[in-house]
Amino acid sequence: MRTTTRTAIRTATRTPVDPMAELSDIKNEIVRREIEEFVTRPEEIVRNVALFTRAHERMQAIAAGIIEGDDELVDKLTRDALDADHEALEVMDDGLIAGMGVVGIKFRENFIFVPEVLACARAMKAGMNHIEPILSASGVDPIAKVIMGTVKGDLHDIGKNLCIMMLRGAGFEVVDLGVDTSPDAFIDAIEEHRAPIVGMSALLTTTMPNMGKTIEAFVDAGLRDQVLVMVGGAPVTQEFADDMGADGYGKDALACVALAKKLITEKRRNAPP
Ligand code: B12
Repeated sequence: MRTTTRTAIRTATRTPVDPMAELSDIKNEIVRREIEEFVTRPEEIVRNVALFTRAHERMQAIAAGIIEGDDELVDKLTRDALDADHEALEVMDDGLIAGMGVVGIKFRENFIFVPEVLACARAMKAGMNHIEPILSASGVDPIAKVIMGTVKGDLHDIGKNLCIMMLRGAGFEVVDLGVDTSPDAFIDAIEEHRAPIVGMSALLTTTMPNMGKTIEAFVDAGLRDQVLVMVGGAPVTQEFADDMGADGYGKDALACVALAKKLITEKRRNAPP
């Protein structure tokens, strides 16, 4: 049987980053060529070279499949990597997310456009389909319910879905509201499920303010004291989270789980006897 999130986290081993690593040390030709051709900011070159020289060759190949938007290849390579006993977290971080990082840079610099990114997202989902049952398998009584959604106007769901997998794997029961979630939909879900935690995701600077508007809607509905609000997504920062009155910010799926645990522990500790 494959490991659950907890054992995956405990046993995941990482080759230390080599500060002297060079582009030519990246074994996968596609990844090497993509970085050489499309990554131009010095700090991003350093980060990607460090990441991919450390990553196992199988992970580099998965990342290359993501970058090329080849869902069938990513499907196969992810399954093969898990069958070869690579940890789900290693596949997620060093393969899938690492590949999507390069896609993001190419998109930002206008080397590729929405149709290509959609193909990459499809490839990402093909890989996530294999890690989902592993990361989501907790086998313990639910710690608490969490409502998760991408805010109004925003269709990005890859990061939110990774957070959901990890939350489920850590023992949370998650109600997924999907993308483009209106404040009313969040409110209906809070009332229906009586969940103590709500998580919001936003990937666009134009939709980030909708997190604050959703929190205001919770206040207007008299629900703000009943829920703990956590926020995340690439453009979101701790400062932004504080400004809009969220209870916490997490930079990635692991941080999301740690935050949910911290919030629920504090809430239970402070609850009247
Ligand atoms: C894939 C993608 C798409 C796909 C989305 C597919 C899908 N099903 O999600 C498609 C092609 C549909 C798309 C569309 C668009 N996109 Co887009 N997209 C991306 C891309 C390349 C990757 C996003 C991603 O999946 N990253 C990988 C995941 C794993 O990371 P993540 O989402 O950040 O999530 C992690 C953390 O942030 C955190 N997290 C996430 N949510 C939460 C929630 C909580 C509670 C917590 C604690 C943590 C947490 O944990 C996650 C896991 O580690 C980014 C580039 C980038 N650098 O982010 C652009 C990007 C976000 N897109 C961008 C743009 C402009 C668009 C479009 C407007 C393009 C257009 N002209 O139509 C549209 C908008 C559509 C809409 N209304 O939403 C811009 C946004 C710029 C900005 N400043 O706002 C970006 C940054 C690209 C760029 N130009 O640099 N996009």
